[in-house]
Amino acid sequence: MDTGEKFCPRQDLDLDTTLQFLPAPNAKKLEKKPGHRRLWMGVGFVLAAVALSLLTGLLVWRFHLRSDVAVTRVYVGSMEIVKQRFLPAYEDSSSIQFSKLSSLVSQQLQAIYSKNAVLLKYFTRSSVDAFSDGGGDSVMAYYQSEFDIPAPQQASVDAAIKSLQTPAQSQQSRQGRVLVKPDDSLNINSVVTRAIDPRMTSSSLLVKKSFNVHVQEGGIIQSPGFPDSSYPSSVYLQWRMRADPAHRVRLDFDTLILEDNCQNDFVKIYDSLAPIEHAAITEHCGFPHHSLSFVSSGNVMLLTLVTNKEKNFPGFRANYSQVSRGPPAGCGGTLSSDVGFFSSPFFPSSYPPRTTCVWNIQVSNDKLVKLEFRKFYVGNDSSDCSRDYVEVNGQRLCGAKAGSTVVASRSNVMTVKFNSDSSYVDRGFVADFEAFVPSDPCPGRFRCNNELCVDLSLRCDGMDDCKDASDEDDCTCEASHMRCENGRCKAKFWACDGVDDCGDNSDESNCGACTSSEFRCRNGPCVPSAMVCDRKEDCTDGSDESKCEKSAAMTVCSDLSFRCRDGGCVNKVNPECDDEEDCKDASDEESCQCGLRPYRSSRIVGGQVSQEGEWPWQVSLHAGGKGHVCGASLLSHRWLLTAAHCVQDKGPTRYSQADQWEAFLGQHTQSSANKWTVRRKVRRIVVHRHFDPVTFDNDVALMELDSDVPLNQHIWPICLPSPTHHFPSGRQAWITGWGATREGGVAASVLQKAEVRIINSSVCNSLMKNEVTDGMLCAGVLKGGVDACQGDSGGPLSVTSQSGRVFLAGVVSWGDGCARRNKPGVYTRVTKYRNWIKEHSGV
Ligand code: 4AZ
Repeated sequence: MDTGEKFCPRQDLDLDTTLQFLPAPNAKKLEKKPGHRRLWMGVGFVLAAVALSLLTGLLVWRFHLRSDVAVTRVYVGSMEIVKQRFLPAYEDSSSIQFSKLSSLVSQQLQAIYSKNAVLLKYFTRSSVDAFSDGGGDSVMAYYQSEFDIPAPQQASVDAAIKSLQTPAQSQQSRQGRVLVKPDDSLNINSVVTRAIDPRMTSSSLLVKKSFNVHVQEGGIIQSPGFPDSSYPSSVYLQWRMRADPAHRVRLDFDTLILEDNCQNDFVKIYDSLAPIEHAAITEHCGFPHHSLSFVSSGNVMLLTLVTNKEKNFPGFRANYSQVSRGPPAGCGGTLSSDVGFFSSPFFPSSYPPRTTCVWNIQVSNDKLVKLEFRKFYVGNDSSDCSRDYVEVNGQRLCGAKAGSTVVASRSNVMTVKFNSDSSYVDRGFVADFEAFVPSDPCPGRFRCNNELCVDLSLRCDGMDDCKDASDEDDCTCEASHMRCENGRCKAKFWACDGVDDCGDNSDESNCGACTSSEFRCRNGPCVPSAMVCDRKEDCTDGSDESKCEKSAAMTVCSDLSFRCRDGGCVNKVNPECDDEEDCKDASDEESCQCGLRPYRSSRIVGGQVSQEGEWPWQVSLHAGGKGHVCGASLLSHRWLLTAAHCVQDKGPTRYSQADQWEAFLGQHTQSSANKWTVRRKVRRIVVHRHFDPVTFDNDVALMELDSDVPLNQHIWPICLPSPTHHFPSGRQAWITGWGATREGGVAASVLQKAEVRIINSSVCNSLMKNEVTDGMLCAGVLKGGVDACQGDSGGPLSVTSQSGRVFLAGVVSWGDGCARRNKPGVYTRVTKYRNWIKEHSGV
């Protein structure tokens, strides 16, 4: 196990003192005599053998058996030097001023360590890495100290280091008392030292580099090579960010894609210029799906990137800026209305460390206060919430809470305190408060068990509106509803749609009239469960054998079979591009340069912001000088797929003409130029001959670009499904686009994404007045709130297959408004047009 300690045997080891020298024999007896030459040679040989085995034994004992072999342990820390003005030259480690002050700091540290017998014994050296302006007349120094410690003594050195700054001392130091002052040269107000993260001292790190960044003007930090190539191996990089005094550093990531294992590659951010563990505010690896934005408590922040030898990924890009210090806007205060809301400082950015805010809510005299946390991500969940917490009327809350959490007061006042400690920040919270009359807490509304109030019309409607499902308890199911085994009522058309709507899966059992001991074939009939995976096709479509470890039968061809180029059939579900050759001619694995985010092995209403490079097949179509009009999907170097209704003439705008269009690939933000965006003119548009502008049947069109686009991390085609590709109801899918973020709203600037589910076609038809044709596919979230909307049309409905590839299941086409309850989005069913696409584009 790599403990992060560098192996470094000392020259003056204790071991030497345990060696004993034997008294020398009479020297004269050792003189060589000619007659005894052979004898002496023999004696010499024996002596040499003895010496060699002694040496070997000594080495084995020295390296393997003795536990007091010294290893170098690195501690990092910060020191506040008072009555010392900060000079710009202190940022330049080659300046004389830097050298002078750092040697004083080193002396000071030596003096501090020499006051402790344990530290004095093992201390070897200190070096200063950086200085920053501590504000007023003070300078912060950031340093490393090395100790060569025999293994059994490591714990006592750790303890001695920790005791250098006890809480009592820090109290004194805050009152201005000087801690240690050996020679009057430096006035020290506080010293904090801790063991460094062992991953940062690994002997496999080949390159260690630091960069100084002044955040005043704002700018960008990115990992080396980003976005054109992946980050380098085996590096430890530091970006030291300094804001002006009385300011904070703010860092917003727009991309972060690293290896999934944080033991190998990670970024770690500190509320300090030294990587001191107790000032670590966050650590990330992999591909976080929520936005990453951080604010420091003081005027410095350190960003570190550590990578190992294997698996390099694209890396990160982040914008830095400074914000003025002082209490963050909205951090505490008196709130004296009967309804309102407040949030943690800097929300939706993570809250800064070392922050306390207190809100005093006061409502009308005869009422009580109800507080509802809409979002709540406040540190780790622990029983005492001793680190980051929200305290409501003396009760502490911490951790991440799904759904809403409601707290009520017993009087017309409520005190809410937020506190963050020095390390590991989180996304924070948003809270709504309202006054209520105790005898009638939910006037005219339903009172949930968790004290939320919801509209009376939402009671027994099959949806969990309370978030604890209490609005769905004790219901009498109306005619259009079925009764689940757990007593809940759900709309009948939700049965057998592949989604567990009841919560006990009872709406998904006994589907298609098959009994529990039967298997339902994909084409309808039931067969006994024992016939599944028995290497014999009992369903006429072979679906009883199609999901088995290895598909035995490949002979029977049905309408649902995958057709190989040589005419053979594969009855396995979705065999194309699944990295297994199923066709004898391997044609199922041809043309598979698609659907994988090149480096990852891993508006939209109600959506969230995408990561850059997350949807490399998403295209923005601009027309007639009007900017973004529709979305499209990249199919190859040359071809896009979009909706036919996007390319219909409207008034004076001739959307049907190729020269009116420009395609933007690799685009992330509409308003600002993106470095890796590629623009292409459109050479030709092929609209489906049978597109019906009234019913939107056959809503599909191809666009040929005027020249090939280069494929890279930001521009990559999506896979086209074969005509028999199966997208089951309930399957997770993603919609992406720059469309309106609510019905009738304005377009999004940053590419949005939202998770939806494929919806059974007959369910969809009953919801959409029978307007869904065979060429359409429905997807959405039936309880509402998530959907594609105006401006998303033409864009992709992406589904990730079992093998991790993303397939184009649909093209955003139409809907009844946006994100309405029981009104799913309707998409062009791409499988239906697979052959048409091949015929017209060759893809
Ligand atoms: C549109 O106007 C549009 N809710 C696209 C999708 C949906 C509605 C409208 C689906 O482009």
